[in-house]
Amino acid sequence: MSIKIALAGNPNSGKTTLFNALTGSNQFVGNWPGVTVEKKEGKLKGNKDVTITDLPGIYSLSPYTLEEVVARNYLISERPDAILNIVDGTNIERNLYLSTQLMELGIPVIMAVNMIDVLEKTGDKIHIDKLSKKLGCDVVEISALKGTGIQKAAEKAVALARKKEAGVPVHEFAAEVESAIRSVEDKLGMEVPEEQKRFFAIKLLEKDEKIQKQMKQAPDVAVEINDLEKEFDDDTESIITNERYVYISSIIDECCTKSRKEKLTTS
Ligand code: BGO
Repeated sequence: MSIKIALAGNPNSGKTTLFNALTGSNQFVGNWPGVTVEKKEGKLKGNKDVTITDLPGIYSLSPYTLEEVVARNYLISERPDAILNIVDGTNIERNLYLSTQLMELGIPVIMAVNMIDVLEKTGDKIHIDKLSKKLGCDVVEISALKGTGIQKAAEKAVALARKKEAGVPVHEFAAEVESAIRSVEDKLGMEVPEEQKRFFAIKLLEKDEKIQKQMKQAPDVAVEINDLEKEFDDDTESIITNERYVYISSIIDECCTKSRKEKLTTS
């Protein structure tokens, strides 16, 4: 059975290094349909039936850059069997912003925390087991540059893809936001598969026009938007961004420790 794995991550997270290490010379380069954004695909070394698609480097699944739109359209419409989310371990706070969104797509996600060789030098620690629990997905430490852990990451991604079981996001936003999401989810018809409902509901609450246009029958969610904006005295896009950062801060607090050396020099 052939398997599709999407490689997703921020620019400079080491995505190209990992893609090259996983696929070797087994690559095809083209453009994403209709745009001049480079599309790279390759076969996983030693696994002809596993195709890895290198998504453009992005910070978010918002509709503001061509790269973000290309990446999310691929994820929504092509539905890869798994997402291998590479994050730069030296910059984890910023990188997790995308990760929290990838987890909402209803596609199985495995996270590879990269640059572990750098972390070993600085003494900063990421507690992988805690991170895995907080995120509700498997996490593997890698150094794409040195090749450490990449085989394990690939094997886990393939196993996850074969299982076809997406994790359910374990985190909940503030109660009012969750209640608005549930209300919008209930308005989404058969057009949106169950596992994608959370992603679509959040995008509609964020007033994402591209998603509205892509839907055959986008529900009217003005009531949910108005209620939230009144409650939080802010626009819904900022409300949801804030909620993500609250979640990310709690992850950093629980899962990351800075080296003593650094603490002393920065205080
Ligand atoms: C340069 N460890 C270390 N130490 N570095 C890594 C690792 C790792 O595990 N993985 C990647 N890098 P990309 P995107 C560079 O190019 O794969 C490095 O954007 C340099 N170049 O080597 O390109 C990688 O595809 C000059 O670094 O990322 C690259 O996601 C001086 O991270 C950079 C120093 O990796 C980005 C680094 C001329």
